[in-house]
Amino acid sequence: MVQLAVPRPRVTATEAWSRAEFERRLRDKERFYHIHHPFHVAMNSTGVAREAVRGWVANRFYYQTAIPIKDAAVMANCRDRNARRLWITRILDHDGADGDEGGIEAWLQLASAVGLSRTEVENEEHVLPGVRFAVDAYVNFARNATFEEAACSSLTELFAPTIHQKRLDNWPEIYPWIEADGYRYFRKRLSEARRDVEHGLTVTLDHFKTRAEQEYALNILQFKLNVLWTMLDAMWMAYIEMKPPFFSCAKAND
Ligand code: AHQ
Repeated sequence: MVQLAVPRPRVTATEAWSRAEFERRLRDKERFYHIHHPFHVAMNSTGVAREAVRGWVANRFYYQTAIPIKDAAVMANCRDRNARRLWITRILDHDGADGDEGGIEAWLQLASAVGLSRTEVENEEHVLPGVRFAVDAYVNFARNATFEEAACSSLTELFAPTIHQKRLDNWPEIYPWIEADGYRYFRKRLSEARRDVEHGLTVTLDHFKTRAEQEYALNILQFKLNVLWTMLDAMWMAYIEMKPPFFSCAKAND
């Protein structure tokens, strides 16, 4: 299946990078991580309005609920039993398992902590079209990608512990109105993200061997960075510029 979302590299050089150099180039993509998006910069430093925080939580819920669906698609394309035994923990981390309510429930606790009702979050009434398109592009990529390509796309989590820690460090002071039990999700991901990327990085470094394959892997990671960045572009327009979709259009004649 041709992945339109990820351009094939226009490779000139032929010599493959060493494993260490390939990993360095993957990690060098941190420059494009959404921690540097103006929405996150403002959210994690000067602060944004309550409605912007609520909008971010409600829109990110759509991303969170898509992750186990994405990971089930990844597993469906994986023929390696040992790799599936590792990957399945990602689904359980979100959906929950014996004794652990899971990340989606923790995100709903974050929603309650910022003053959103479970109903309005679960019925997706705040989800912006641009967020939905970006998240759906990620899920559809995983459905059509090989297991190794999808594993590579999850490597944005190489950079995730920093952003979770920044929220835990900064938000209680910036947003004293957010109830503390809402932060469980970020704490939970600190260890889960580190464990996940260890496996995802090994799969990626082991699989993409030729220079063309390595360049394609960088394009896959850039596609996922684009997904995360584009979600925040939509939220910036809606909650910072106060220009939600169709804001300039005539109201319906009731
Ligand atoms: O909470 C996040 C999460 O569960 C995942 C799964 C992973 C993937 O499979 O692509 N990526 C991811 C991310 C989560 N949180 C984001 C954030 O900023 O809170 C970061 C995001 C990622 O870096 O891809």
